[in-house]
Amino acid sequence: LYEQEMELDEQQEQFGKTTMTPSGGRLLIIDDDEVLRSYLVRRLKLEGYEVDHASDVATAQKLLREHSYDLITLDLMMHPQSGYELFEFVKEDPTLKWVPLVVLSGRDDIQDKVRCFYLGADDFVTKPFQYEELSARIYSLLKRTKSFEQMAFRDPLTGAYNRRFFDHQIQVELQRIRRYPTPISLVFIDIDRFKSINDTHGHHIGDLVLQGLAHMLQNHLRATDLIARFGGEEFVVVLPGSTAQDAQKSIDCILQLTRNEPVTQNDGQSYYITFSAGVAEWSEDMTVEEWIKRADDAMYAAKQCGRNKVLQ
Ligand code: GH3
Ligand code: MG
Ligand code: MG
Ligand code: MG
Repeated sequence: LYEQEMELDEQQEQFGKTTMTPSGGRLLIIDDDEVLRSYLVRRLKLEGYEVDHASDVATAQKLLREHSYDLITLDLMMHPQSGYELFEFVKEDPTLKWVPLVVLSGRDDIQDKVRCFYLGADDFVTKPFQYEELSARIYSLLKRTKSFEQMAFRDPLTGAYNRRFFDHQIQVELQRIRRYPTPISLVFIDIDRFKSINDTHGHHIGDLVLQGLAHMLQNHLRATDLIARFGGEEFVVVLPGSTAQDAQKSIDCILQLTRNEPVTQNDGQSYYITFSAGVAEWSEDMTVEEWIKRADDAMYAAKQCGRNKVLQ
């Protein structure tokens, strides 16, 4: 298998792989065969994936706790624990159970295959395998997962995450915080006098304004910040690594921007908005509901004292 690399490189051109590669993703390769592992890591990296690897179940568990992955490949025959022991770990964790899992195993008897699928595997590739086939299967799974996530977890109007994703992801963030304590803050954002935008300019312009604010948030916050549309003209932003002061500063910068930059333009007309926001930093004793309520209360206080403000 490994000696066929040159030949496979030629095949790669033949298959036109570069035009098929999705926009990347982070993969975890779990296999005790070091040669195979480094071969896969190298090939997959060449395709633009970020790739981590583990040689045993314990190392894999550690990596899965520390990072988030878009897909896992799992060997079955490993020591001291077999790949089967990772299934339980992954499938019982609400934050991991939807990560696509490809079993990559030398065991090709029907019992193993059937057992893996019932345990929650998404695919089963038997060793020795053709790299091209594994790569295409990974591509297909990632693509399907991506469009599933788009439909299930995004708000179609603004492209921001929806409430369902927020509820899921907030648990992921909090699990991480409990293991590696760092500050994390939540901001509740509500557009000021949005109803009058709809009433004055029509619902269509209202929609463009919502899209414009979502883009503004997306463009000026960090990639690790979570932006979700909560209700009609309400957004919630979660900023991992930010204290309440940090978060207030970031959101205040965006509010300053809205004074100079139209949130959207249409037919040569520019539309400006302001918003009111409330910030709350997470503390150990809070439930998620209490955390959101604190930010919502602070937002409400901002509305009460004149709007166009970010308060803690
Ligand atoms: P305040 O400053 O107190 O927040 O005033 P407001 O007018 O923003 O608040 P209110 O909650 O009274 O109005 C929110 C409006 O948002 C009412 C609703 O018609 C509108 N809305 C909700 N969802 C959408 C949407 O998807 N598109 C558009 N265009 N309007 C929406
Ligand atoms: Mg093995
Ligand atoms: Mg509102
Ligand atoms: Mg409003």
